[in-house]
Amino acid sequence: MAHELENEDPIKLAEFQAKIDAEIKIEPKDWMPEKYRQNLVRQISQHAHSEVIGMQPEGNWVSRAPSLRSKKILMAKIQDEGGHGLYLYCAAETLGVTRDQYIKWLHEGKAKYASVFNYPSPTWADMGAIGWLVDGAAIVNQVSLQRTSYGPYARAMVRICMEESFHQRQGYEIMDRLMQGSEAQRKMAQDALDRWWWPSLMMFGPHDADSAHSSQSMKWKIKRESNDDLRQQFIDKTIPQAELIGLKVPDEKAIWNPETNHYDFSDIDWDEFWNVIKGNGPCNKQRLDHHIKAHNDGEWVRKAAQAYAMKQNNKLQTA
Ligand code: BYC
Repeated sequence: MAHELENEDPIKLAEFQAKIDAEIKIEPKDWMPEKYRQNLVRQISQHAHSEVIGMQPEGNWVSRAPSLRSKKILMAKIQDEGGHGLYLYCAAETLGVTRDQYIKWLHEGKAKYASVFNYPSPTWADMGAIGWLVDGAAIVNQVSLQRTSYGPYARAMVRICMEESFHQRQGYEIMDRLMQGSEAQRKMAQDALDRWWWPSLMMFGPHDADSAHSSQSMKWKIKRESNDDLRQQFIDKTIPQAELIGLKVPDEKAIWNPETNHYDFSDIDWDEFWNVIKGNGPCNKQRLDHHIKAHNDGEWVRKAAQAYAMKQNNKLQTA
């Protein structure tokens, strides 16, 4: 990375770093190193795509929710996730790349989205586990990103975090209800926790030592806390929540360690993580195919909206 910065003006680079160190936000029209811009293009678009692709495992249950109340709540939650994607695409567009280009990169397999969304959601308890664990992990990461150095990204995070907190409670409530139900319902909740626990821990990315972008991203305060630190925060918060309602995380080593003041945990299966990222998870193909189809089916809506906007614009100009 140091080598890639050699093309930048050293004085501008030093001024830029001084701004970052003084906690002054970088705004779209400010000077920024090309590598800073590219890193944000990558991370914010990955984040936006995650929000939108993340609607799919839950969309699976809208027509089968067990009550009108749970259906309304689930629909509101999924709609929020779509909204998060839109704020994030807007933030990403301020970096000089169009939304069409971001979507093209996603469809060509050049842009990533969170690996956790490549797992199936076969039972209603999965709606609980996704809200509680996946949104729960996202909050830990996003609270930290509220202080990211790029202004539009930081501001998008504020509202997103408030909504994610509702999502986390929605998921936990489903798990709690199931745990107060029949033996079969308790088993269903435990099974969902067993399947979503490890993919949720993987959301924080590889270990710090294997994280390609962390060191420069931390220096530029794009990331404020490391992958491993955030993962540990999530584990420390979530295990007591599981125990409170009678669930057990699927890890024999997950025991409180009074010496470190943290829970211990077993090694993550990194082969599985990289394999899913490479496109070989149980639902990668299904998720991308669905997105491409929905995008193509929606073309007439985009065209109609553009035509309407042009018409309104012409009216304003001739008035
Ligand atoms: N999945 O150097 P590293 C939600 C990639 S949605 C896939 O540590 P970085 C919700 C990484 O991109 C919100 N790929 O990267 C929605 C990089 O590859 P590239 C989800 C991953 O960026 C609906 C390589 O591995 N949250 O809440 O410094 C329903 C090396 O990693 C993953 C976000 O999207 C992964 N888990 O740090 C319910 C968070 N991890 O790009 C809920 C936004 C790593 O060089 N993103 N990779 O090809 C981030 O905060 C950071 O990008 C990460 C990774 C912490 C994930």
